[in-house]
Amino acid sequence: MKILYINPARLQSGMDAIITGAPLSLITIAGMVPEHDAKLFDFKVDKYREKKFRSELNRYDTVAITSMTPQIYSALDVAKMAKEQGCNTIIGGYHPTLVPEFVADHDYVDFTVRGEGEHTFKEIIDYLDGNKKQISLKEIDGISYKNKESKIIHTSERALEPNLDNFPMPRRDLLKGKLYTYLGTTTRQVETSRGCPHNCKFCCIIKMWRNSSGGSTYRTKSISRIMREVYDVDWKNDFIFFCEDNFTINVKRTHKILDTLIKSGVNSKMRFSCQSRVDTLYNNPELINKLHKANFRQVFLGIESVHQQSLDAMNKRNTTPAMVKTVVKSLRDKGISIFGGVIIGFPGETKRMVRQNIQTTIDLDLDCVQFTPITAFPGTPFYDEMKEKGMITASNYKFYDLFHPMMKTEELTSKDFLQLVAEAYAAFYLKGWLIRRAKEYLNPFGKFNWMLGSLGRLVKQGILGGLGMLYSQGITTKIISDELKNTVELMKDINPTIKISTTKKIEKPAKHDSLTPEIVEKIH
Ligand code: B12
Ligand code: SF4
Repeated sequence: MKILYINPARLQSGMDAIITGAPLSLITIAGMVPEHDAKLFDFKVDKYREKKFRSELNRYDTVAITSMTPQIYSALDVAKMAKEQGCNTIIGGYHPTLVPEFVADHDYVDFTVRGEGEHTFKEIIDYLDGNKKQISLKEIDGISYKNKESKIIHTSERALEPNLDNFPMPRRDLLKGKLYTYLGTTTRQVETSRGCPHNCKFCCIIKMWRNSSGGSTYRTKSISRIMREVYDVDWKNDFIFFCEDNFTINVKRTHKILDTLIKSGVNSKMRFSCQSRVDTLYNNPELINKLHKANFRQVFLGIESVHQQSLDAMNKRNTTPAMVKTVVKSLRDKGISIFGGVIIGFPGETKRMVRQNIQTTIDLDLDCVQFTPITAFPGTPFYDEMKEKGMITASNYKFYDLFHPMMKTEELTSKDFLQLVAEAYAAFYLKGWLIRRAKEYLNPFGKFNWMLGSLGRLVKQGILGGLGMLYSQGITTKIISDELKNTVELMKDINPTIKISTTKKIEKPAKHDSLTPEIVEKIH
């Protein structure tokens, strides 16, 4: 059988406009059916021309599409096209897992896959490829489909594979020739664990990797399996990104992985990046030293908010803004660049509080920041709660892209969210950020000299991609409010232990433009 694996369209807004990541989901499920012909088409990096794409579809029996929530319409468009060309269509990933009815309701989607994909995908392909085991669709766990009477059938939940080492290696050959970049550097992903032992109410990870009673799970790969995957990556790339949400959940295990990377000498040939948590790094400062020794040079941190009330409500009680400041300094002192995630407008935050959050982030001088309007993904208890309170404002999933607002709060309207996110990006990126970064990265004797080789791409992506995206969304320094410009007044009631700069001169309040009506219209 010929299978075409498809990663649907990229988003043109927010950080996704400048960061591309390989679809590990697709190459992972492809590993389960190596006997079938396979090709990967990634809308993020491959050139798309509808006519050519349609004729390409003609050559395949089956298409396997992955989809996060904001990509779902593009995923459905692709499925429709594929069905018109006579292919079987399978869609899996986050959105199909969170809202299977929505996806399965489309006649051109043959199989909607919920949860862990490997075993389910193999069973579907075996079924389509002659069904030698003579099973009925109802016997394939983890799928939703329409029966002959057009009724949506959800089969039983798919049990999670207890040992992740049992899965075959991802089909990295399918990525050959594709360029994926992260802040100017080229990257490949390696997954070392699945799930998370915590249970934050707004998180959709739990629903993806839940156990049979619906609870959260955390499974890890063995060190030898992780090393096999590290050696399997194309080392022409600058970085290996350990892509799970929190690489450092289990500190002892993290030390073991780092020790192995150091002992094997891999760290002298390859750089690494991961996502971690402020509290873990604060409580385990030796981990920062070892990350540095193992050649980790990029870390993603959820900074979220400078307001303790928000951190507490987010279930980040163990993190304080003072810890954030310490950890950011420790990492940057070692030449480890930080990509921070900041949430705009967590329920309870007023406009002033959001602007204090933006100003604190600017003062932290992180390498890169994603400002995310608080987002409730369907299928999470947070979404249900916000829906019940009448806070969900956008039913169109394309706005669930962590850039546009999809909800309001008691304190902020959707329009406020738009304005605040735009202000955040303008104030962070358009007021000297590029020059500061260039100075740091261009210094051949500085701690960030490892960026020198990637500078061309960073500038191209930063200027053409990132700044171009901001300007195309109407984001210029003109939209920065007087309140955010007047930093001394803004920051006067912020805890002094976390305050970084209060000495900036007060800029004369200027008349500022607000967001263009076209942008506001785009949302609702
Ligand atoms: C690495 C990562 C990225 C990378 C790479 C993305 C990529 N192309 O894969 C980068 C940084 C680029 C990225 C970007 C974004 N991401 Co992201 N990302 C992740 C992360 C941390 C890991 C994903 C991963 O590779 N997992 C490993 C693979 C093996 O697992 P998997 O993808 O879940 O696939 C399994 C199943 O889902 C299923 N499956 C998946 N697809 C298919 C298809 C078929 C046919 C079948 C049968 C099965 C199947 O089978 C697979 C094997 O079991 C997840 C969080 C997480 N821990 O999962 C967030 C996550 C997926 N991202 C998320 C979001 C929101 C985004 C962005 C929209 C954010 C933004 N605006 O910048 C963008 C959108 C990117 C896009 N494609 O347009 C959300 C998705 C929420 C949702 N409801 O959709 C998550 C869950 C984070 C979170 N906590 O909210 N992301
Ligand atoms: S938000 Fe982070 S810590 Fe909380 S459950 Fe999700 S992955 Fe775990």
